[in-house]
Amino acid sequence: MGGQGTWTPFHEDVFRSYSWSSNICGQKRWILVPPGQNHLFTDDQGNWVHSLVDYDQTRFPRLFELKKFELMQGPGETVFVPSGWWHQVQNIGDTISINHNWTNEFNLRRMYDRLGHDLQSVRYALRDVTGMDGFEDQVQLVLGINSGMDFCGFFMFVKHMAAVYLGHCNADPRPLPAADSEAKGYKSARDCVDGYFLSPDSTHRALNIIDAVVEMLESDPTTALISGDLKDKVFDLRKTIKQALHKS
Ligand SMILES: O=C(O)CCC(=O)C(=O)O
Ligand SMILES: [Fe+2]
Repeated sequence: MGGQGTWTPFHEDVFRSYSWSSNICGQKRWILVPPGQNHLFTDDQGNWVHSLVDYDQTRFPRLFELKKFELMQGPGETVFVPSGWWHQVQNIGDTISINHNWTNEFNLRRMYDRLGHDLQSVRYALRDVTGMDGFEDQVQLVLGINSGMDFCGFFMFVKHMAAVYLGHCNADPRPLPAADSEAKGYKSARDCVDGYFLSPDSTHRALNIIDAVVEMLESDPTTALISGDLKDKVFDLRKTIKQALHKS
């Protein structure tokens, strides 16, 4: 809910998730910026611009080069925000909207890159105490607080995502009631497990994508530096995914 004139500053959604936003009443003016242009809206201290319509040109001298889209969203209209697209939103009139964020295998790599970027910022901020005992664990602690997720949290997230697809690999396809499956347009019960449209091919593809990200986590030097058994857990997950891929 937002009153006339209120606005949401320029940002990228949490964990580089996707979002949709449906307007119940009022209008919203959206400015959407495709990825790959961070250098244009980041100042020399690493801070990004707060507003694209009112900013200090000396801090952001190249902001005018930004490629962006502007649109008006009316009542009953839904806007989809792709992963990694920065945006700023202004309410025109009193506004009520409902939105939802989500991730899947297709933006997992983006999410991991974002975590890596945040990690570097935390390391930089704590650079004066780099040599202290337990430095890497402190970095993880601050990362978790700042970004809402540390490396162990990211691993748990990936493991959960993998478990969904591993479950689909192992599931016996249960037939839906005929009328229901016809209405939903599924070709066969094998295509539909727990209501998701998932062919064996798409499960396979998802697990391959997830495995590629888990491989990055495995070879990331940070994974070995953190205390605890993250490295072993990552190794075990890769083994499980590989076994499932070979079987299916
Ligand atoms: O409606 C707003 O003010 C912000 C919406 C937004 O940022 C989003 O849906 O990702
Ligand atoms: Fe957003």
